[in-house]
This record gives sequence, structure tokens and C-alpha cells, in this order.
Amino acid sequence: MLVNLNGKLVSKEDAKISVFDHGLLYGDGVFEGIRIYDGNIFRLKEHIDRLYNSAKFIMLDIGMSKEQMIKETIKVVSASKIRNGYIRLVVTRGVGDLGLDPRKCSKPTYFIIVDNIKLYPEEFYKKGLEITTVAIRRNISEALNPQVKSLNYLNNILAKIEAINHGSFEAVMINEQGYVTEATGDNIFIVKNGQLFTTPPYIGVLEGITRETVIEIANSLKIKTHEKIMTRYDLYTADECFLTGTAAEVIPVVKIDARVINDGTPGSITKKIIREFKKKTKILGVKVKYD
Ligand code: PXG
Repeated sequence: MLVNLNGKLVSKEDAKISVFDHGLLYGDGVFEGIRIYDGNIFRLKEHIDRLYNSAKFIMLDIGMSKEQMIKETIKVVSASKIRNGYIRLVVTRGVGDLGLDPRKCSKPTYFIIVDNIKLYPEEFYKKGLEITTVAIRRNISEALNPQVKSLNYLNNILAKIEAINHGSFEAVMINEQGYVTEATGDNIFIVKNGQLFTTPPYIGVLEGITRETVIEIANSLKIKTHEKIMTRYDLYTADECFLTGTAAEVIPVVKIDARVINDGTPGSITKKIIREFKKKTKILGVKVKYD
């Protein structure tokens, strides 16, 4: 494992930040989770674009160009020698005092961790997941907008805790109007009558890069995709269901709130998309030169 901390490459042991950093004190910051497949940083440009949009929303000036941030990311991946792994890129408001005022933070802190990924067990992909809707609501767009990938993940963590307490692996969060939003770290898709449906970003979900890739794949396979406001009814009556995210990639769902989806096994369109997604992971992105 290797860390780029404010431009310097340091070991895990030396990667330390101040207890006065507002990223820690208030969750005041933004982040990205990115995968490396066979030395290809998957959709790096899209992740950097989203990071800068998140920062812009919270009025955090990262203080360096996107091109520079891409260079710093490639630098630490190359030095790590990791060809298949995970990157966590974090930018915080930086060190301030004990008050909330972000103007007291003169310089943002950034760090880029490169680590080996702990893959989900293979049987999850073969057998599919059981998931549950939870009582905790997705926070509303007029509060902390879920399109912003901020360091405030307590909403999602509370949902995860609830799912775990129900003996379920993953939670689907509903919003205050009763509409389906997303899982705690994944977007959700259903298949109905051969077509794909996923929640529109304005309902209050992160615009996942895996989600976008799946929509592109569906287009190339001539599978119609719709952004649609959905309720639990749409989930329970779906022909197929899957989740998409950087860590999980595309993962089938076979049971939602004890309702069996498909025949309790991953559906054929889901499997097709998983196959196509695997191909894309090595093509789309930035290739790293390792020395
Ligand atoms: N929704 C939320 C709320 C997320 O945090 C996604 C959807 C999927 O987006 P991408 O761009 O990854 O397709 C995420 C992903 C993890 C992990 O290790 C994943 C995420 C954040 C933190 C951890 O599972 N984000």
C-alpha cells in the first residue's frame, strides 16, 4: 500500500493528518473511489470531473488543476506497482480551528491511497444478493445533495447498519416521498420486459460512473434504458435487478424484502451486462506506465 499525501509519497505508517483537519472534525471534504484493472485506471477522467464538481458544490477550491490531480494519481499508482487495486482520493477543507468556519482553513489537504482491493466473494456474483429497503431515508437533495460525493456518509452508514441488523447484505434507501433512490454505495437497476430502468439523479442519488458505463453498454446492446422514478412496487415486481458501483461492479440481486426476483438466480440480461462490463474495465481509462 502507498499513499500520496499532499504530493509526497509516503508509507501507510507515515500517512498522517492533523486532528484539526476539517475533513475529520466535520466531514468537510469530498472523495472518489476508483479501480485499477490490469494497470488501467478505470474512467479516471470521469472520476476527477466528479471530484471537482463535488468540490465546486461545497465551495472547496482544490488549489490544483484536474490535469495535475490526474498526474498525482498516476504517480502514486505507478510507484505502488499495483496493477489491480483500488484508489481512494480524498480532498478535505484542511486544517482549521475548532469552529465550523471554512475560511479558517487556509489550505486543503489531499491524499490518494492505492491499495489491493478486497473483492466481493465470487459466489455473490453467481448466486446474487438479498437486499432490504430500510427505514432510514436518503437525505433530501435540498439538504446535502446526494449527487455530491462528500465525506458525510453517516446517512449511508446508518442504512448499512439497518440492513446488517436485518441479516441483509445491502440496503436500498427510499426517499421521503417513498421513491427508490440507491443502495449505500451502489446505484440500482431493474429489468422489466427486456428494458432497463434506473433512478434519475434528480431524485437524489449519486451519478455513478459504473451506472453510466452500464447505460452505455445497454445502448450498445440495443437494450432500451429509462431513468424512471420508482417505488417499492417496481422493485418487487421486477424481472431482474442489479446494483452498480466501483467496488461491487455489476452485482445481481435475487431477493428484495423477501420477494424473490427472477427465479432466485441472476437474470440473463444482468449476466450479459456483467460480461460486457468486464471487457470495458480494461479499455476505458488511463493506462499506467510502471517503471
Ligand atoms: N451511490 C453511492 C452513494 C456511492 O457512494 C455509488 C452510488 C456508485 O458510484 P460509482 O461511481 O462507484 O459507480 C457510490 C460509490 C465502497 C464504496 O468501497 C463505494 C462508494 C463510496 C464509498 C465506498 O463500496 N461509492
